[in-house]
Formats: sequence, C-alpha cells, structure tokens
Amino acid sequence: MKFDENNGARRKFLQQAGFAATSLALAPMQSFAAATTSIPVDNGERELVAYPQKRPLMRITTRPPHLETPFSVFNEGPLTANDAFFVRYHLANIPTSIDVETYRLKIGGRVTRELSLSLAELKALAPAVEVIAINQCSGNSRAFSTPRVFGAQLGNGSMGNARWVGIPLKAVLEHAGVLGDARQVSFKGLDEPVLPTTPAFIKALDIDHAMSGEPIIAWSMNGADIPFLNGYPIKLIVPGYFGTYWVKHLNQIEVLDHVFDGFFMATAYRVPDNDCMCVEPGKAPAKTRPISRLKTRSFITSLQDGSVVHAGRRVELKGIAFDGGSGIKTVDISADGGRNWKSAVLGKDLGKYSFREWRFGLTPVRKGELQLMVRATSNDGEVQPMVATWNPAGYARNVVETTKISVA
Ligand SMILES: Nc1nc2c(c(=O)[nH]1)N[C@H]1C(S)=C(S)[C@@H](COP(=O)(O)O)O[C@H]1N2
Ligand SMILES: [Mo]
Repeated sequence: MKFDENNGARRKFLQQAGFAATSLALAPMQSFAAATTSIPVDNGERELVAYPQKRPLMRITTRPPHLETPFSVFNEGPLTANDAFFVRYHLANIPTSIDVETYRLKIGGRVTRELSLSLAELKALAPAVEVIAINQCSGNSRAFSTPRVFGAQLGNGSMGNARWVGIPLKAVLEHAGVLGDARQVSFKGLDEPVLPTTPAFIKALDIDHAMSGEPIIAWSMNGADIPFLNGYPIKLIVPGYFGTYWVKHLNQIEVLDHVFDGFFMATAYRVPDNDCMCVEPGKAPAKTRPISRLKTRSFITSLQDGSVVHAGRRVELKGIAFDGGSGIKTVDISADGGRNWKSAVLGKDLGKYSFREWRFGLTPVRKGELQLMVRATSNDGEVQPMVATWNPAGYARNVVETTKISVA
C-alpha cells in the first residue's frame, strides 16, 4: 500500500502475503480545510479534514494527527467504517512509511526464547480469531466536563466499533514461553517522541489478562487492512478496555517481572480508585489506578439537538449502547426529561464488546420542546448516572445523554 497522493481515490495497493508496503503523505486535502463542524461547547468549532484513507474528520491536532469522527457516522450502522474511524496519537514522530517485508514484532523479557516475527510468521502462529469490539478513547466526551479539564477537547466522536481479525496475544506469549515470575506485559509501537526527554508510548497489561485469550494482535479491521493511521499493519486489541491499551504499529512486547512504571501507566491514564472513577468536581483524587474497562454508555444517533419532529407523527428513534464487556441488558428512553421511562427494542447482538443498536417508536403529542434521554443498563447491572461524574482528566464520561428537540 502506498500513498503517493492526497486523494484516497487513486491509492495503489501492492498486496504481498496479505500485507503491503505503505507510506503516508501527511498533508490533508486542502479542499476540505475550509469545512467545519462544531460540538456544543465554547470554542467547539472543528475543521473537517481528509487524511489518507479517511473521509473528512474533525481535526483536533495536526502534529501528531488527532481526528474525531463526526457524530452522524454512528447512525450509519453498528460498525464504524474504517475511513470514518477516529485517530489518536500522543507522540509527533509517527511512522509515515512501513515496509511489511522487513516489519518485525519482537517479544522479549521474561520468556524462555526471544522472538522476532515477520508478519507472515505471526499470522501462521495460530488460527485467526475474530471479535467485534469498541475502541473508545479514555478522554472521549471530555469537552463536556464541568468544570472543564485539560487535554484534547473531545466531543463524543473518539470511539468506534469494528470487526477485528488476528491471533490471540496468548498464542504469541505461549510460543515465547512465559517464565514463572512474569507479572505484566508491556507493548510499544513504531511511533517515537520527538525529544529524548519525552517518555515513549508504552502500555502494560497484567499477565493474567494478557494470557486470558481475550486480547488479540489484529491485522484486519472490518475486512480490510487496518488503516495506516489506526495502527497498520498490526494493532493490539483489548476488548472491553479503553483505547489507550490498543497499541498501534505494535512492534515490541516485553514480559516483565514487575509492574511497569512508565509515564503512560504510572502517571497518565489513571482514574480515581473507586467505583465511579470520580471525585468532587475540582478536587484531586487521594488514590488512583490505571484506567481499564469502558463504562456503560448510550446515545441517540438518529436525532441531534435542535432536530424538529411533528406532533402526532411517529418517529423511529435509533441509537447505540455499550458497556465494558458484560453486554447490554436494557436501554430505556425518556421523552420528558427523565420522569418516565420506556424500554427500547434492542437490535442484533454482535457480541458483548460491540455497539448494540436499539430502536424506539415515539409519537410526540404536544408541540413545544422535548428532552429526550437514553439510559442503558449492562448485564452486570451498571446503570448510567443521571448526573455527570467528574475526574481531573475528564476520563470515562458516561452520564445519561439528553437530546433537546422541538415538536412542530
Ligand atoms: N502506538 C500508539 N498506539 C496507540 C496510541 C499512541 O499514541 N501510539 N494511542 C492510544 C490511544 S490513547 C487511543 S485512544 C487509541 C486510538 O486508536 P485509533 O487511533 O486507532 O483510533 O490508540 C492507542 N494506541
Ligand atoms: Mo485515548
């Protein structure tokens, strides 16, 4: 795969053993630079910019590219299209060219034998498995935190759901032979900091989690190669966990006999160590832990704030719900600001790590303003809170969403 121009329509694909050499032209299409969209907060205007393999997405930062999915995309179906999937990087020195012939995944540390696997060797190591799972950034919806918090001011578009194919991380670790004193496994990709003083982006999972069979090393996303900006050629998939663990361009795995203490585990991506992962707004938590599973969320996707419907005419509301891996039990809708609730009809079950679609028929009676709310309950009993919780980094927001529409 090679990007030799900015327009995705003339992409060249050099297929070799299911992988292709890729280089990336980072300049976005100028023609889209003028288009904007906004999220409902101060300074919420975002440019819509098309990067290689991507349709115009909301630009958060340029270097490194950080792009959000416009919310209307989530009404297209339960799987998020590859060209609409959000992009997040921390370090500006990202790869712009990857040679899949020389690409190696190295496994070292507390193992009986170190491995250096080509992509073909990796694929041949075990039968391929498939999972539909949500990649959601910890800071998704952070811009709506009050009081506002530092960090990328993200709306609700830093999430996506895709069908991933790869092999279990467990198979790779077993092949290397994990030693008895292993406690964690760390993961690093090809991207690097610009300055030597900036810490590398390295994430870690407990050994039991790494060996559970759930995390997979994926090379396919929705039936195609993983888009370059989403981690081509391989990415760690950690179903049910926030996107921060889903290391892109994965090329180094290290089995550790201790708890990894790098910046992105020990300092960043930590939440208050309690059930709500929250503190009183404006306060600092006494104790923190690494962020882990997604919290239960739900959204209306078929209507936005300001949509107009008609009295006496039935509208079919549609949306999505998800949780951290127990699956969605119920989705309830209120059309009166939270006083009365009725159950929505759940759509097809694509697995406990996937978006679950729901539908609800609503016939507004009176003209005027309507406050629609959607509230999901997970199979393990987690219910979305009616009042937003708060933490200093604005992580894991999951308040019941309200959509204000008018009935004409
Ligand atoms: N190599 C690498 N992998 C990474 C990151 C990164 O900065 N570098 N960011 C992580 C974070 S915080 C998120 S939210 C997801 C975003 O995945 P996406 O860009 O494919 O949507 O990638 C994760 N994997
Ligand atoms: Mo993230």
